[in-house]
Amino acid sequence: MVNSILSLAALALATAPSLVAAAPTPEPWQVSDFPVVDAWLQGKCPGKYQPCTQETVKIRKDFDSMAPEERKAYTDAVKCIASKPSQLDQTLYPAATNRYMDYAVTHVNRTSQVHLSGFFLTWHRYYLHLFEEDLKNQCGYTGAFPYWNWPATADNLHGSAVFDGSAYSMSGDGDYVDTGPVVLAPGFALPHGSGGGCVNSGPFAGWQTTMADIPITVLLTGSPLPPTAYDLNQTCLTRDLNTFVAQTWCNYTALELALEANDQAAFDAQINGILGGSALGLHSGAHFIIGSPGSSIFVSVQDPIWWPLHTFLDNVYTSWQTRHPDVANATYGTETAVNAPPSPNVTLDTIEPDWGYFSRDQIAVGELISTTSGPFCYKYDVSL
Ligand SMILES: [Cu+2]
Repeated sequence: MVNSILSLAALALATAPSLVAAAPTPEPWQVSDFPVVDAWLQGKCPGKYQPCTQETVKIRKDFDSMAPEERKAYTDAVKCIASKPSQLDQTLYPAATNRYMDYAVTHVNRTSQVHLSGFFLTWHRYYLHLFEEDLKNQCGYTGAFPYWNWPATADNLHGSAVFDGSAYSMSGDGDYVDTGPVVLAPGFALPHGSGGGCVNSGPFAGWQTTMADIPITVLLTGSPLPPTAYDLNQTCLTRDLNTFVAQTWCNYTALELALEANDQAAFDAQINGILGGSALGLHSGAHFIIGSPGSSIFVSVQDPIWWPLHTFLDNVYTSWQTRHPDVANATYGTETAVNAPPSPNVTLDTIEPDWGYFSRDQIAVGELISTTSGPFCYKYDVSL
């Protein structure tokens, strides 16, 4: 029956060549996603970007849902990036020991502009994209760019595919070292997690980090980086998985509160928490699930879990945009972290700080608003 319908269709096509000619130019996704973003892009930079279509769109996946060999292909590619030489000036950046650490150094260099500022979500979205492109161009990786689903793993960090420590994980916890509570502010301390020492399991066993932490006060006071920021401080990658943090700040209720935020200011507060308060936000919480150096706003990129952590944040952002299409292109914040020193509000026209040598293109914030227009062409397997 199906065959005969197909043959009839083939016959119809064969006898109506004009229909064949009119056939499928795929509909660009962006037309249906955020028309307001597309209209802005058309006015700002007509023809700059290829349309994103159903044929070209890439799907980012939950790490947990990927087959073991798919997960290993991803971690192999990350290790491949770390096997490539640094392209940075070694006299200025001794900590840049390889191409992976170039990403970490670049992030430190931009930290005071692209966190707790109006650039945060879009700058990181493009930074993720650059790394994903690098995995492909440098290391031939064509699989999905995975995310770590925080609430789905909160009750079982050590048993999750992400952290179970197997060859198909993102490596597990650090060895147990009791370093006491994690003091974040006077009167606000987190209980110590279940690790604290070197990561000795999974693909990143033996992974070396090269930068010491930088106090967050540098960011909050608008101070320059300490002159020692890029000194070489080679040590093992450490983790301190923290179930208390995961269950308290990265649960489904916290996620839903963020997704239901009515505007960018409220969304920002749910993501980052209230600084100086006694609670973490969803995103800051995720960093403190991992422990140092993953908990550092400056040097966290050194832990490879940083990328799946941030693709999930990007999924939260994307899902929030989808739930609130009328304000999907809103911006919130200034050009400096916590507006120190004071700076103008970021708008759609504001040019993003660059991404070091990975991209020195002049890109406006408005070009990075939709994952299916501008330079992007991806979606998430699940909208939250
Ligand atoms: Cu960051």
